[in-house]
Amino acid sequence: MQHFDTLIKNGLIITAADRYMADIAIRDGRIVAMGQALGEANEVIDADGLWVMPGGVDAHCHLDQPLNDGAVMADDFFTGTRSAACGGTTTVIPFAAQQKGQSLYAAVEDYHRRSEGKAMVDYAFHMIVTDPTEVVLKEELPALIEKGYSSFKIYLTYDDLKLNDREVLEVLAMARREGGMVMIHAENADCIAYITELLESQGQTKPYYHGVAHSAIAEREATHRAISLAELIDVPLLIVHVSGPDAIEQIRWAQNRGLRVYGETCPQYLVLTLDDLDQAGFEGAKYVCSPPPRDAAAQEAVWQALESGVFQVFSSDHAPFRYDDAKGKKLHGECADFQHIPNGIPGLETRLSILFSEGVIKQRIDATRFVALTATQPAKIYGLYPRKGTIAIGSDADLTLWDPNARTTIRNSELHHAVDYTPYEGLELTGKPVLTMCRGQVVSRNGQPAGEAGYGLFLKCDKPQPARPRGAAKGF
Ligand code: DUC
Ligand code: ZN
Ligand code: ZN
Repeated sequence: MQHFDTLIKNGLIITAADRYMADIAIRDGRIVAMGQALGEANEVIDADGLWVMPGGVDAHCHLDQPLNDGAVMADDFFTGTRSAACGGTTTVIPFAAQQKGQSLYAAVEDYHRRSEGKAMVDYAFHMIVTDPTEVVLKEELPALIEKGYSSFKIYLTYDDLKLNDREVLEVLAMARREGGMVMIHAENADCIAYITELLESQGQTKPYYHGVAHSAIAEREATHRAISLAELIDVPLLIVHVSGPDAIEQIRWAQNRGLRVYGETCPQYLVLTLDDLDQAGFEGAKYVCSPPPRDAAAQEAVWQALESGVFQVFSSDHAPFRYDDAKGKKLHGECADFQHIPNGIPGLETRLSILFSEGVIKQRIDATRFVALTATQPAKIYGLYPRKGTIAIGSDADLTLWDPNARTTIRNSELHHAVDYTPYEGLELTGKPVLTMCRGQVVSRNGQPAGEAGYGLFLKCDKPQPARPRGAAKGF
């Protein structure tokens, strides 16, 4: 009779493709058998009545990322991954950000120092490229892509981050040559600056006006431009944190043309609206993120795009700033003009439960698509599949057991990040991750941490297949 470390029995297994009843046998952190009457184990977990899904892959979150303006992220690799584990996520991919003038090697080394010995779940790095010098494009990025840092983000907005179109073209051409996956923050910087100045001159400075300044048209224009630049170079591109129908239309248009354009959206675009920014005093700052949440019609468009496959990835975009903190949302005081409020909201721990409850339980998407969006497709798009993102023999035993009937209410006091609020306070949910396992070790039980800092491993990402260009080399 075979002997295993762990057996998970009687659960309903759900992958991106299938749902079926089977037991899962785990040895040395990997899945080694699936079926019935597999043998004995040191530990048997009874998953009767539970759904067994791949652990979540949160492919867009910010942890301990150095910033230029004096703001400090509340979560480091310990609190961030602890929170991820409690929410059912077993792999996170935050960003090693290059400061202008900095070598990318230095940015990656610095980020390793920040993460070393801290993570409770596994992690990989994307890079953020803000200074695409010749050395960066010809030496550093090709070498880093080869070494397992195969994806990076570029920006079309923010003064300290943005690239001009020429720089974007150079970066895209490098990605095509080297097989890297490019993510892009698509908002038109000049449109935002223009509206911001007008609003300021009229005294319209409250957090709500962040949403007005970051117009959906500015997002649409930048999305279309990014797609056109990628088409010119013939390289795949992933548009991150898409907020509504204007940008979705551009992505669908590109996909209908056969372009390898991928889309990501996030919980804030499903359950928040611009009204959340419109609160008494400075409270609206808790919801300031870019692009901003829009309106009910936009939420509906985002649901349709999740359902129909326009989006491949559902991430948190966890960008953790404390509210009542002079290094957080109140960096410039309690009455700061909207453009001085640090951008971003927390969501690592609530990402999966929100999509499970609002999507699967309310029957807007089915459970297999939930798995595809939250685990399998991010793992494929960023070169971690099939080690991560699925339940299969040979894959890491990264599993989340869900009680589909458990009812909870989101309360910040019960979350495990280091942020002093959640934008989802009071949201009632059905469905709860009751056990999270990373490489065969339980890292969370009943929403409480059960793992250790330093257990999480750094993962090298392969060059992703979805990053391959469509055609032969261009004639220029
Ligand atoms: N972009 C992100 O990706 N995250 C937080 C804020 C932003 O603008
Ligand atoms: Zn962004
Ligand atoms: Zn982000």
